[in-house]
Amino acid sequence: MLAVVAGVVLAAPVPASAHGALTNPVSRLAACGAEGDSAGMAACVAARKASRNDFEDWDNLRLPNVDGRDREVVPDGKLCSAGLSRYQGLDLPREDWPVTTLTAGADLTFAYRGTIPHKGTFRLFVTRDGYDPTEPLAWSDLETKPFLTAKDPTMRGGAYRIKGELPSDKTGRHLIYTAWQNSDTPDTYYSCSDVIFKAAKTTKVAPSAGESAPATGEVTEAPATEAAAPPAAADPEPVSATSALPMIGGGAALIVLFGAAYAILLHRTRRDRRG
Ligand SMILES: [Cu+2]
Repeated sequence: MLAVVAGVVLAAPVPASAHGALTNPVSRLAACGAEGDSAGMAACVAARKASRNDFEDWDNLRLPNVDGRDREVVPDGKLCSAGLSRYQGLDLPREDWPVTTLTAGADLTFAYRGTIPHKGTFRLFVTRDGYDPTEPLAWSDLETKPFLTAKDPTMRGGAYRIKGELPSDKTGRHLIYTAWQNSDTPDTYYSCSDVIFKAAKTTKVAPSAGESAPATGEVTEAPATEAAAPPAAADPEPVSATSALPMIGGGAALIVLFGAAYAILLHRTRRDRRG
């Protein structure tokens, strides 16, 4: 009996047990999956129904042995499912997919949630001008070269963080297609993320914008609001407010002390929260 079980296990190509999906900007599968924020949206309901799948396995959209031949192996019109019938609802051409608004040309820390870590290379493609979400997605709809490539990025807070620059020449509705080709398994994972590029404001977005991008599938505006706080709190030494204080004896010293203690505390809390 034991031998039979062992034989079966050996005969099957040993699959990696789990995996991941792009969560910032959120992918269709991460948004519509069991742990996604948008599972109740009409597009997600339709996608699960068409796939006959509750997307409990939102982190498992992968093909073995593609080896970089994505365009040969994944059929046109089925890019978002990678041709897998249990995900075919992700290919539905519709314009009401959960969508993330991004600033063209801005720096962004992409997040790819990894439920079990793997080694590998991420390649992120963007759609060409004139992309229409109501048409089936074909390879010819994507720019030939990835706008971002990352090998073995750092995992932090349960997600790979990939710092990059968004394409600067895109406006309006687009799709970001991510392929994660593992080097420690035979698998390549695929994700479709629906985005809207808005034009950059007059000045360039600060480089640290997006640093505190959410780890889970959260549909967000361009993450500029949260980015202002962490750098100041991270370094308790040169608290700029104290240098502006006139030296008025013991009282000022106390204020400086409390300020430094508070900054350190704040730093700790943030780190804990990030895990
Ligand atoms: Cu895996």
